[in-house]
Amino acid sequence: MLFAERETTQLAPGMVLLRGEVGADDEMLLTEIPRIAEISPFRNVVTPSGKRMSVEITSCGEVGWVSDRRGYRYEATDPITGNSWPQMPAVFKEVASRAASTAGYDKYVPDTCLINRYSVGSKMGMHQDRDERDFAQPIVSVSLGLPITFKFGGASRTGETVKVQLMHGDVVVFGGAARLAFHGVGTLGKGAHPLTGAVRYNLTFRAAR
Ligand code: MD6
Ligand code: FE
Repeated sequence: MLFAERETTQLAPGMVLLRGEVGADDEMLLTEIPRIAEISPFRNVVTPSGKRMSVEITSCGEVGWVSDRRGYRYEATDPITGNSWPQMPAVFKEVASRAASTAGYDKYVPDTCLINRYSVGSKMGMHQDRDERDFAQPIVSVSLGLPITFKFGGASRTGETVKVQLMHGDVVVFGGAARLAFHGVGTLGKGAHPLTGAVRYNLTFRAAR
């Protein structure tokens, strides 16, 4: 499997794009996803305003991200199964902490990974990630499979956004001054990736608690 050459780009203060950072760990990461989904299946959730998200999600780790009419939050129990979330695989932790360290954050220990699954037509509107306790901790975001357009702006939802294409194996580390920046992704187009088929996965690691 060929993968992109590694390259580090600062997208904004606190936001670093690590092109090809996943390298040869891509297949190991992808092998873990169905194992996780066997325990805590992918699901469509609704936002507090009652809109159904087009992206399917699941989580692993000590807590998982939950959304329903009551709000967004992290919970130690998967509301679908009534059980704990699946454990975070070692390769997930390794890739996340290696990327964080490359971006200048040493000793990053995520306690949860939210897995987003995009199929054709899925998108994610502009949002902030603000359900975590400590905004000094970055979010590490891994892209696998089909490419998508990532959009990011500043501290307000409106205003100008910068667009960048996220490809298989890319990692974005989101911290510092960018930690509360609005961001989202465009609509996933048709395509076929050799490892994921018609799908894009996004793994976002957080130190939530
Ligand atoms: C995505 N990513 O790439 C959506 N959030 O599919 C995010 O929402 C995100 O990339 C926080 C930090 C980095 C991200
Ligand atoms: Fe986000």
